Amino acid sequence: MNNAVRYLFLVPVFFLVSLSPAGSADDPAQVREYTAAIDPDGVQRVAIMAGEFYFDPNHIIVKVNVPVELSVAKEGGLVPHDMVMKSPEAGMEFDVEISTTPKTVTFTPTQTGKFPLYCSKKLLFLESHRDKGMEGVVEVRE
Ligand SMILES: [Cu+2]
Repeated sequence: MNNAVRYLFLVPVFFLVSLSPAGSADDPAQVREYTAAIDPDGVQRVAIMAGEFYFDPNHIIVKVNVPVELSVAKEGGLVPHDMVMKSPEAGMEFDVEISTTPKTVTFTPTQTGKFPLYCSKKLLFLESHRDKGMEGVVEVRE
């Protein structure tokens, strides 16, 4: 391959790299907002992907007093994750282990406000997954 041909191959690669969004999927600081729609059967369904170390979406907006079904899975890897909410006062309390097969949790939020959702895993002396960015918020609206 001569140099001119080689250059032609590099141009598309350069464009792809420069066009990719500034915040990639593994940037935990990025806010990934999702507003749940109410399905015809009256359930608000949200699919969540868990990765190192984030939830996508990590800002989930739902309606109060309408059932919610969260489906959570991870893409793979050996790092264990879970998804925890401890807001019983608002009807949201669960702790599920996450695997590559989606798992669902159902609840009905009974209070408006913002409630934390996070991964509670932590390895020995290392930072917790939550501290690394594996957390989000469920925002319950009127
Ligand atoms: Cu985790």
